[in-house]
Amino acid sequence: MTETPTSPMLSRVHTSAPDTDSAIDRTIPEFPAATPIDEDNYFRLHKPPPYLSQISRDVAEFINFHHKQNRKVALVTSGGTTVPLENNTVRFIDNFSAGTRGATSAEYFLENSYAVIFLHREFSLLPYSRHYSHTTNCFLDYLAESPDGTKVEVDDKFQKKMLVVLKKYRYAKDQNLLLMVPFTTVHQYLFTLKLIAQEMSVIGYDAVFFLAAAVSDFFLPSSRIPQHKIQSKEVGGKLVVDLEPVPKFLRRLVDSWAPIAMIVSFKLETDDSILIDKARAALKRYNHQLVIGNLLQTRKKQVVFVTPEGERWVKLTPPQIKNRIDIESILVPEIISMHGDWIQSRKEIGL
Ligand code: 9Z3
Repeated sequence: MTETPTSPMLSRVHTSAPDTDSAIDRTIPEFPAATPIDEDNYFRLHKPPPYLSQISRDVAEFINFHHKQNRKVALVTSGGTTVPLENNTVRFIDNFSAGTRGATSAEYFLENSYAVIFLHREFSLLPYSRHYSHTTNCFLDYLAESPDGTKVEVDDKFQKKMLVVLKKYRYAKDQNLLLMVPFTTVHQYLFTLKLIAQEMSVIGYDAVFFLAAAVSDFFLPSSRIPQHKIQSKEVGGKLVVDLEPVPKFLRRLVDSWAPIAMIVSFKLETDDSILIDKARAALKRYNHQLVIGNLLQTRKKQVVFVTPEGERWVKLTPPQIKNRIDIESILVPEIISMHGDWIQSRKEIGL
């Protein structure tokens, strides 16, 4: 009998199958509008995902392991959250994010001696395997038949690059540096983020939050999600979707779940005339350390760092674009340097 390899790099939980036990529960009160004080209602009025205790154990073990070795830990969030319209989910609202920013950034944190908790949309891009993913190419294109036609080999053209990626991947895996934690829905994302943030409080300012996931702004409260596929005759042939605003979780993260960690959030816009104002407003509203603004259209080539001191663009040069340099290879080391300053400043005030 062949044994299935077990790998700590693969998560033991799966998030794409909905929890069908929670049919419409009319006893759950309607979720109130998301004022700052009411944000915690979300966690009170919604049922946590059933697998959360498994994640809690994995995260606690991972953090303790790295805490003992004085290693800094980055929580990298990645990919888009979904908003299911049915419990047995046939339809859901999604967004464009492929998880490139998160998967790529995780690699650069690992390269700079951080351990990484990778909170990602299940089946979106992953660190290392992203280079050979179904979303970018067909992995079979990297393979060739051996000269005698009996084996599969990596095509000569790709040997050099694949060996580099393989070595980094193996190192991260062997040293237990990367913990994969999946989500699919915005609900799973919020519960898991809160849990991980609280577990990470053990390491205080040695934690950095890098929030690159594209999180839905609107959702359907569980009190209004039907159990089964919506039938067109039930809705008079017209589906009108009435969504509630997602609570502004970032405020809770900064104020209460991870008050001494360094927090970096991303602001996504499509209209360049409002990007910096919106990023600045987010920084003011949540009072954290850095907002990175990016436009959907140019996000792979340029981003803007917005801090209380001012704003600064990071742009790839034409040769860098030609040589396919990842913008994350520039922005992650900058964040790491800011994290060093952040730790110093916390120590100086005795935290
Ligand atoms: C981002 O802005 C990310 O950089 C992208 C990366 C999602 C654009 P890809 O995954 O794209 O590489 O294809 N993430 C944050 C988006 C977001 O939802 N931000 C919230 C907001 O804009 C604040 S947390 O209000």
